[in-house]
Amino acid sequence: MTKFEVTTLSEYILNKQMTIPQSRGGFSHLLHHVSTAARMVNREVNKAGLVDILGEAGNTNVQGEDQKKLDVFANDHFIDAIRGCGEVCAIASEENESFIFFDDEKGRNGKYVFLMDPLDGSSNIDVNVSIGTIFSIYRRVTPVGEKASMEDFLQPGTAQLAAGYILYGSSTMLVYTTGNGVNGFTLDPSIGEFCLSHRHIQTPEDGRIYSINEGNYKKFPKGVKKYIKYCQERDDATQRPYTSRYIGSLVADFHRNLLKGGIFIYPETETAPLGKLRLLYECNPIAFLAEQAGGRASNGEKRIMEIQPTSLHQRVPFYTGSKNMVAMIEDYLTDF
Ligand code: AHM
Ligand code: MG
Repeated sequence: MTKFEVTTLSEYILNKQMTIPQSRGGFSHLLHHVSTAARMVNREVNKAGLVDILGEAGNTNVQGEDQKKLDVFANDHFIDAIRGCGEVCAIASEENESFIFFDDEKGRNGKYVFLMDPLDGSSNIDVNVSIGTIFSIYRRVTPVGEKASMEDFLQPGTAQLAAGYILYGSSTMLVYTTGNGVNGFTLDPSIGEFCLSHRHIQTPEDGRIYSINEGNYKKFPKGVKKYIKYCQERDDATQRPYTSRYIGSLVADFHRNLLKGGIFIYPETETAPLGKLRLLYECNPIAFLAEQAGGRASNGEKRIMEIQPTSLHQRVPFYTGSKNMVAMIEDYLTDF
């Protein structure tokens, strides 16, 4: 490749598709639509401070939290883009109580279901701090041509065909996996294209960053408290104390740790016995990426992706990142 050659996401998707004999291109088509929606949301995120799009939209989502205007925008745009591509029979979003079935001929014939957290880290919108979109794609289990049903969504994470996130940060990135490693694409705003910038991302097996909301310390399980103490102790051999970094946007916290090595923790607490994060919209897609990059993701006891979901908005304790760090905290948790 010469110095000026770039691989755009579109080209990358097309090249991958051409390696699959008999491919009709439906899946590639869907990924193109994800990228289009991402660019539209990115445009709004970038100008959020200039127009009246910050702040509450006046609705509350199914978790009882205030929805921001940008949440609504991102949700609507992703739903429209995914509906428009005609490859998906139904979509489930963190912002909607039930899944949305695309009840037309195209929708009924769609082979895939799409799950998303359209704008994660929403408490950071107002303050110009990184936020993200998280998505996950499964093959439907109900017959093509019929109405989608809940069982299409309640599949374990191991059944994911693809997962990824868009990070609206100091630059905008789309990072995704289809089960053959993880690749990252950075948006070049001057040409409006995501360009391959992080090929085959591998996360370090050990890291020096721990990311957790320590404000909740008193409510953490004993094993988590002990692990935090371990991170803070001085030990030259293991380069401790580790660094504490917490943005409060899962995508941004995970992305940093993915590249640098580290652990992200959102544990169960006394008042939230299942933690905060959602299995289907947040943890499964991030777990798929973590594992594909050589990392690990667990609920403290078992692999996140092997959990059988029982409801759309199910929450789960979440421990993810460098595999040796996650393995260590799992040991600490079982000690108590
Ligand atoms: P959201 O989907 O309502 O934005 O909530 C999810 C976010 C994650 O991005 C982040 O890791 C976590 O909530 C932060 O929660 P807390 O403020 O409790 O630390
Ligand atoms: Mg979220």
